Amino acid sequence: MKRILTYGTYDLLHYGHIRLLKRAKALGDYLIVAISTEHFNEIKGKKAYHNYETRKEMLEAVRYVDLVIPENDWDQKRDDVINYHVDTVVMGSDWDGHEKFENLRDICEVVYLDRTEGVSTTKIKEELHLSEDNLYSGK
Ligand code: C2G
Repeated sequence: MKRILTYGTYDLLHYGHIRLLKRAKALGDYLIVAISTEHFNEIKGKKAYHNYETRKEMLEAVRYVDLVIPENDWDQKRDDVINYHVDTVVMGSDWDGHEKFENLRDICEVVYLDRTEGVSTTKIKEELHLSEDNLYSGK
């Protein structure tokens, strides 16, 4: 049973997130997603539209996800890997080489997967705010 762990805010869940989760799950048998609490989002300087419980509920509905746990601070990753018996930590390529993940290489594999271009929570927020024209009309 190969256990995979990934981290993120996962706000306004979009296909970039889903494609990351799908590819992460394909690397093993069990996928744990640690999502940022409001407290940790503040530390990251991010403000999520949905609160932790809602983001957790949405991720738990994704077929690739087996367990959702809270991410409260930068420094829990080592404990997470040990406590959840993780084989591989997976992140999107925007995190490639980041010390918070590179520092885990002595206790697990670390894999960065290409980010999906053209979509981000920030882009969605900006475009939805601009005008109704950005909404998919279905025509
Ligand atoms: N992602 C992606 N493609 C996108 C957007 C996001 O592959 N178009 C990936 C990111 O690389 C990340 C995951 O989806 O691996 C979650 O993205 P965010 O919710 O933006 O997470 P982030 O703010 O990067 O938080 O401790 C690490 C942090 O909690 C990561």
